Amino acid sequence: EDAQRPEAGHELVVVANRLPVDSRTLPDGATEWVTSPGGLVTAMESVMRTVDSGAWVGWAGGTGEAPSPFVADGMHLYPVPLAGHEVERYYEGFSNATLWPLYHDVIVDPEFHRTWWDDYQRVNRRFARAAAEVAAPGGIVWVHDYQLQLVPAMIRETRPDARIGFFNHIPFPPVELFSQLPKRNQILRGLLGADVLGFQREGDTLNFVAAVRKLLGYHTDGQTITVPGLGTAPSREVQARTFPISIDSQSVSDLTEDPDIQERARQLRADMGDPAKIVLGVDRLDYTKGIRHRLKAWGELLADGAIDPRDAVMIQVATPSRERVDAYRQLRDEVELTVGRINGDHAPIGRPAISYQHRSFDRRDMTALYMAADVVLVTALRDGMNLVAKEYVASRPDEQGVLVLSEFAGAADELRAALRVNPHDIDELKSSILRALAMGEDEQREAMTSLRRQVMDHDVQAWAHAFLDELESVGRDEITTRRI
Ligand code: ADQ
Repeated sequence: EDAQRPEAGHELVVVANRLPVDSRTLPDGATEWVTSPGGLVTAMESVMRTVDSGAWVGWAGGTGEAPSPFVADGMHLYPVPLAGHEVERYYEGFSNATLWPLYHDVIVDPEFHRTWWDDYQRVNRRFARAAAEVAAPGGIVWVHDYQLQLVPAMIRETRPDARIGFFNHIPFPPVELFSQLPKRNQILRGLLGADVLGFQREGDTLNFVAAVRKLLGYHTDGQTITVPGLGTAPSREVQARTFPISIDSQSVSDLTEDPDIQERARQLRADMGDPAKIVLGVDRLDYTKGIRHRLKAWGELLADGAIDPRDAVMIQVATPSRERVDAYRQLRDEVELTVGRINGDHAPIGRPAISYQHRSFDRRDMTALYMAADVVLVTALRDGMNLVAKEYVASRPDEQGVLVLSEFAGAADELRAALRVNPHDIDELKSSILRALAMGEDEQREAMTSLRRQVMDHDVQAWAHAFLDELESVGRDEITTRRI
C-alpha cells in the first residue's frame, strides 16, 4: 500500500471539485477505485503524459474522512474530505443553488444564505491548501470551475512561485446579473489570483473583464487585467482568454466502427418499432437544458397532427442530477408529469411517443443512441458549451443526421452549420423540428460535413494544450521581465 503513495512535488496539479474516480465496494468489503471517463479526465490524461509527474486534487464523494492519497491510471490523486454539512452548504447550497442559477441567467431564483458562504470559503481554503502542498516549485496549478473560485488567490498567498490557471466551465454572466451576487467582489478577487483565466465563449470573457472593471475599478486593456499590488508589492497582469472546450473527437468517432455498437444502434431502432425518424435529447436533468421547452414543442406537434407518433419517436435521456436541490426535484416532477401526459394522449398501444430514460448510459450505448438518432435536440436556455452537441457530430462519420442547436449554448459559436434555434420561441422550435425531420440526405450531408470538420479539428486535447501553452508563456514573460 505504501508503495502506492505518491510523493509530493508535482509539475502539474489539477484542482477540481470531484476526483476522476468512483468508489466500488468489492464482495470482500474492500473499496476499489474506478476512473470515471469524463471529458476532463480524457483531456488531462493527454496533458499529464507530457509531464513527469501529474496530480489531481478533489473530493472523492462521500462524507467524513477522505481516503489516503493514491495512484490510479498513473495519476496521483489527493482526496479532499467534505463533512455532511459542507456537502449541503458548499456544494448543494452556494455552488448549486446560488452560483449555478445566477451564472445561468437566473432561470430559477438564486437562493443565498450566509452559512453557505462560510462553508464555501472554508472548503475552498481546504482545496487550496491541499494543492499548495503538492505542487512542485514553479509548478503549474490548474483550477477548474465555479465551485472553486476563491482557490486561485488562496494558492497564491502561500505559493507565489506557482503558475496558476483557472477555467470556468459554465457561463460568466453579464455584470448586471453578476452584481446581484452577495460577496461578488471577493469572488472576483479570488479568481484574479490566477495568471490565466479561461472561459468557454468570447461573451463570457468579455463579461468577466467588464465585471472586474466596473466592480473593482481595475485597469483593463483588451483581455489583460492589471491587478494593483498591495502596499509595496508590484502590480500583476492577469490574462482573460477564450478556450472553447471540446471532446475526445477521434475516440468517439472510432467507436462508431465497432460492429457491436452498430448492431446496438440497429436493435434500438427495431425496439422503437422501426419508426421513420428518431429524435433524441441527452442531458443531465437540469433546468438550464430546456427539456420542458422541448417536450412542450413535441407535445404540440403531436396534438396538431403535424407529427404521427407511428412515424417519429422521441427518446429523452435525462441523467439524474443534484437530486437533493429543490429546483431539481421540482423539475423532475414536471418533466415526468409532462412525459406521462404526452404518452397518455398520443402513444400508440405498445410503444411510446416519448421514451424517457432517467439513468446513466455507458459510452458505447450513448454512441449507439447518437448513431440511431436522425435528429438531436440541444435546446439549452443557457449552457457553457454543451458537449452532447459535439458528441453527436463526432458520432456521425456517415455525415447524416441533423443537429438542432440553441443559440444559448456555447457550442453555437463554433457549430455554425447546425439548425440554430431560440428555444424560448416554441413556434420556432416546432418549425425547426419539422424542418429537421424533412431535411433530405444531401442537405444533411452538407451541414454535417462542415460540423465534423469543426469538431474533429478542435478536440479536447488541443483545448488543454492551448490553455497550458498560454499559462506557460505568461510565466516565461514574467521571469524575463524580472531578470531585466
Ligand atoms: P454539463 O452541464 O454536464 O457540463 P454537457 O457539456 O452536455 O453538460 O456534458 C454532459 C456529458 O454527460 C456529456 O459527455 C454526455 O454524453 C454525458 N451524459 C449526459 N447524459 C448522460 C447519460 N444519461 N449517461 C451517460 N452520460 C451522459 C458542464 C457545462 C457544459 C460544458 C461542460 C464541459 O454545463 O456547458 O460543456 O461542463 O465544460
